[in-house]
Amino acid sequence: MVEKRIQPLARDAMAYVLAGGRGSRLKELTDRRAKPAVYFGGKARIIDFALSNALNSGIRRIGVATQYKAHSLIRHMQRGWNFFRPERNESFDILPASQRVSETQWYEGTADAVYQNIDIIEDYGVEYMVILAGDHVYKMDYEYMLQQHVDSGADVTIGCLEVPRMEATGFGVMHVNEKDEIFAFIEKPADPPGIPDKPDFALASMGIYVFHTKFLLDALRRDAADPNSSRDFGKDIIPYIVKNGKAVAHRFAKSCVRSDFEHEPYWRDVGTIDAYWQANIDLTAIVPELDIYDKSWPIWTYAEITPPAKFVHDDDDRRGSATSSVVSGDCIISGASLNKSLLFTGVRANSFSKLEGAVILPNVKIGRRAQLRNVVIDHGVVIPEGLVVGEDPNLDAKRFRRTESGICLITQPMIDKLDI
Ligand code: ADQ
Ligand code: ADP
Repeated sequence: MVEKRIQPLARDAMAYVLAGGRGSRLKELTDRRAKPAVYFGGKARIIDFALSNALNSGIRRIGVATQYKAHSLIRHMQRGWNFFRPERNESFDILPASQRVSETQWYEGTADAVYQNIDIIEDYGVEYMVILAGDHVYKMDYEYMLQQHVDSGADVTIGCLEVPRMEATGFGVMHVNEKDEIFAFIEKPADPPGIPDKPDFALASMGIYVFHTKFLLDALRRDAADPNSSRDFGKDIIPYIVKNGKAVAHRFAKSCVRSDFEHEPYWRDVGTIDAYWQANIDLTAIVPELDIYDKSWPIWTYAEITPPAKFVHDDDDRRGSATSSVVSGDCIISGASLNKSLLFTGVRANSFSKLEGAVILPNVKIGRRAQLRNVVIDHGVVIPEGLVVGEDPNLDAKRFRRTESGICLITQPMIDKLDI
């Protein structure tokens, strides 16, 4: 007789995605949309990675807490993530801050963003809660983390990875014993402690947590009664459990979904303009570290049905061409030349324009003879004819948001202010 297969734990879990933060280091890119709604990789938005990971891991109940400038994010999810069916025990809830529990209009911190929806969570009656951040780019099978959580008998299991010590100031940093039990946790330390046998690295929290639902809800209620709490996982809930309960680290390397090529586990915060530009441009490499073509772990998104990309050349074959570039549907490259660039849907690049290291968000129009090097161009921007970016650092810094490493973010209000 065939032994009955045990149901994956993911089927008894809810993924709760925290997607309310602004991501202020992305500057004008998050002026009008939350960081999870920022476009990534030619077709997707950043939140699609966490949502696809949940779906591909077998999780069929998803809640997304939104807050800051959520319109674009909510519209994206309504269009692209509306295929869940209650009659199959599936659900997809968009949970804007809405005064469900308290009179305060907003979620105070990340823990409050869960606490305020306790009644919804209880209604689903799931055994496990997987708390995720909606603003990271990575591929991970949460089933492994759930299994470790159950096997170790932890109160909370925290996803973690090793980062260079001096980069760990923006993370929760932990110390673990040989069984990966966490005995110290410091949120965003100014001088991060290193890993004992690897002092140049620190063990950083990915901001993703697995709990038994009952334990989590009890912890949230206790925290809500504490007048000194800032209602945050990293600042309040996790340090309390590390001190008073059992917190265990889950190594990302054990559950990351690797591409066919043997790369290091891939995880990016893309929280700065430099990191955002780099991670997008990396996709133009011959063998990118992030495999977005992997059919076994698809990144689901909302995508318009578009006509194919088209390349038109004029009189000489070099123009109307793209090398080492990623070009999405409905792009028309008409007598323009592209190298090491990534174009989202609906971009028009006109004659004699030249793009090098360009990340171009949807529906941008690039005028004739424009030359753009090392840029990120926001949705719908109209680049005037002959604009040159990437040649004169001082001029670029006056006109656009130029980073120290020379990447220029260009938005429409910046273009409107130009006197050319
Ligand atoms: P931070 O990166 O600072 O630290 P935080 O600002 O707490 O993250 O945001 C975490 C997630 O919650 C983000 O996806 C954000 O969009 C969302 N969010 C923030 N405020 C919210 C609110 N009021 N309502 C709803 N959603 C909200 C955390 C941990 C660290 C860990 C890093 C890893 O505290 O310990 O190292 O994540 O990036
Ligand atoms: P997306 O993130 O989908 O590309 P847009 O860039 O078009 O969306 O807009 C981001 C958000 O800003 C959306 O919520 C949109 O409704 C809003 N928005 C767009 N244009 C304006 C404007 N001129 N003034 C104020 N809000 C705007």
